[in-house]
Amino acid sequence: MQTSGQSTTAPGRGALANAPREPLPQLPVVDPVTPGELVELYRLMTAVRHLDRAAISWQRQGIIPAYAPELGQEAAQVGSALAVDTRRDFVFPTYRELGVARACGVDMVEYMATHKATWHGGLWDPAAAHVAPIQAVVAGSVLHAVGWAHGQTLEARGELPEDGYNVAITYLGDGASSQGDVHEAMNFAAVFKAPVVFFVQNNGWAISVPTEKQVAGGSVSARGAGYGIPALKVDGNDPAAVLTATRRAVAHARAGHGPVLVEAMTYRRGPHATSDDPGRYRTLEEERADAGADPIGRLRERILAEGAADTAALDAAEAAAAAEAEQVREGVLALGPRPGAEMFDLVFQETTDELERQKANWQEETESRKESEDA
Ligand SMILES: Cc1ncc(C[n+]2csc(CCOP(=O)(O)OP(=O)(O)O)c2C)c(N)n1
Ligand SMILES: [Mg+2]
Repeated sequence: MQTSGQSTTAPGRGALANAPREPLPQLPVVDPVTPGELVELYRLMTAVRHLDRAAISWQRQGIIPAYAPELGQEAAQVGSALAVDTRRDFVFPTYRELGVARACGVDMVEYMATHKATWHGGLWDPAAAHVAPIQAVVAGSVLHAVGWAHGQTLEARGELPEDGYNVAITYLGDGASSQGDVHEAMNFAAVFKAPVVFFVQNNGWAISVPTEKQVAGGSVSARGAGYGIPALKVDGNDPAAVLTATRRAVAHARAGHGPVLVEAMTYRRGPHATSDDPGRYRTLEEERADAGADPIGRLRERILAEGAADTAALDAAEAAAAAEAEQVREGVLALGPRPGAEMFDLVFQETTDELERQKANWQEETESRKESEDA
């Protein structure tokens, strides 16, 4: 029996099963990293190393309650951050992006305010810095970044601006790549060609779980193909390679071709956070074998071999980094508490009766507590 006058043998949409897949677009080629940029990468990575190490000491000294170190990820963070232009692009970090924030010019005392529990997400102005607040929700800012990027195309009403789109870069870990939000974000970004770079730092671990036990398909970058997103897998311990890969990704998104996925293969050399003991799930031998050569040592050797700078200049960068960490320590020590009422005042643009009631309760309780403490 025939229905609607259609042939019973025509395959209809079934024919699509044999349709050739569209090839992934090629990414633009960018200029090689210059000797001056290598030295800038070194200067920033050294500053980050000193601050990162210092932050662990501050936690042990009781100055800050908690910190998530990024030891070993300096090349991935600084290299990728230098590829974006924070005058127009927007950076969406996780909780482990000290290096990204430092390279983007965020004030480090304001950054540390979140680790001192003074203020959620840091004290800097995200709208002015074009660096979103840090937060501890795994994959938490990936959808935000796609939303921001989609906003750029909506604002342009489908017409590519003369100087291209402003681009969002969102940071996520290998573990975060298993979150449902990331799949939604990638699919949406690809469908709507949102100018966003998904920058994955594959540091080998999601707390105590190795990447092999939580990422199917061999790698995070392999997933790009499923969404039609071009993907680059790069040595995340080589800052010049990271900078080049991220620049190519940003150029692609800027030109209106949609999202790119960059997977930087690196290693979390330290604990997950100051409360973690990696000795419970990996041995020192494994750490040494998987970490490879220190990214800063590798860069130093390259700079000296290529004559981009001499030992004295690199030593001066070290000294400046040590002085900076000391200065930030003083700033963190001086950070006082914020007025408590802010937690009610900044929830909504227009307050609600319920919030006002909670605020009044809170004020009454804190005042009566103060009175009884003073008595
Ligand atoms: C939504 C959510 N789920 C779980 C956690 C607990 N948690 C904190 S960090 C983390 C692992 C994240 O690993 P990865 O994405 O690889 O980032 P890394 O910590 O290695 O930088 C988990 C599961 C969380 N903070 N948020
Ligand atoms: Mg990880």
